[in-house]
Amino acid sequence: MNILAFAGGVGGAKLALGLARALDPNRLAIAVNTGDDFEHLGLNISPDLDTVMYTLAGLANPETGWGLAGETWNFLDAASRLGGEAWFRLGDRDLATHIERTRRLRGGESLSEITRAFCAHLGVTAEVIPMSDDPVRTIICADEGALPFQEYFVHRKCEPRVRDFEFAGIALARPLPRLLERLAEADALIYCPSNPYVSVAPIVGLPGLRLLIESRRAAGMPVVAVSPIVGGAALKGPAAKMMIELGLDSTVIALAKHYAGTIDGLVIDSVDADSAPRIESLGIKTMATDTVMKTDDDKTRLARETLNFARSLKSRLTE
Ligand code: FO1
Repeated sequence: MNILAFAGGVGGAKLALGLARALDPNRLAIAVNTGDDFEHLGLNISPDLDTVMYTLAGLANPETGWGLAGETWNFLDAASRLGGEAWFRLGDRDLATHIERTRRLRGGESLSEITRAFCAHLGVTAEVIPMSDDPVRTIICADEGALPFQEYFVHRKCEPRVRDFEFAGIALARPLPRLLERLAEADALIYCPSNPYVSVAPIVGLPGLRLLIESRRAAGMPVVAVSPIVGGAALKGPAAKMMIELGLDSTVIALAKHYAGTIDGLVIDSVDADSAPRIESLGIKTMATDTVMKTDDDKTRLARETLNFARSLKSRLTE
């Protein structure tokens, strides 16, 4: 099967690794959210792209899921001694990625060309695609006002109360042409267990993309989401907190309502299996399994089960 996956940060990267282990590398493309990107200390930082790239390269920090394994923090310590900003933790090794990305961007290379080159150097064989080469910046509309994503997420530790989201620049952002090519070839589209509001939504919200996905669905390509919500809590990050602040329940049923009409299948955790009938009444098929990915084998098993589920939906859609 040719698979296109949409991914945000740590949770998305875990399933992406499982998919990379389960599939022939040229059959897998991962389109990554760039709404979390920002400019910091004069550098272009693409956190989700780096998380996916480091994870697929086997280089990710196992404790945080972001950044590099075996990291040291001399730069950050020295910067804070000088009164510099240290809230966004840039490790010494990770810094090389941001400096080299920034240098290449200033030299005229696109984010997608740079990502392709970095992945080749790091031995990543699946295709990692930034969702767009045009800048999109996620803004959290909080009770206290608008906050750039990393200001909300890292600096303010997701404490401000969320009301809404904006994706600055999205109206002018073109989906990456390779993303469209991979979508045209895909046998299934998989939404990784990433935050539906700030990881999947900016990708799907790129101009024209929703319509293209719908036309592929009409031609029999299933869209399968893997739930980041397990037993009423988010596996990582603020998804559950956001749902509550938006006046929703932090449940897989609320997640299914969010995706209703746009997905064909939802992979839910076994602890949520009793929600399956209500999700199916929304026209979404379900598969319940253990979705908590602790080991690499968990990631591969979940990826295989998700692929089998997608395959069963594809044959149903094309019957
Ligand atoms: N996340 C944090 O919670 N704290 C950090 O200091 C932090 C630094 C960081 C540096 C490089 C990088 O690629 C990612 C980093 N992240 C950090 C993760 C990142 O901000 C989030 O995981 C994503 O933007 C959300 O998907």
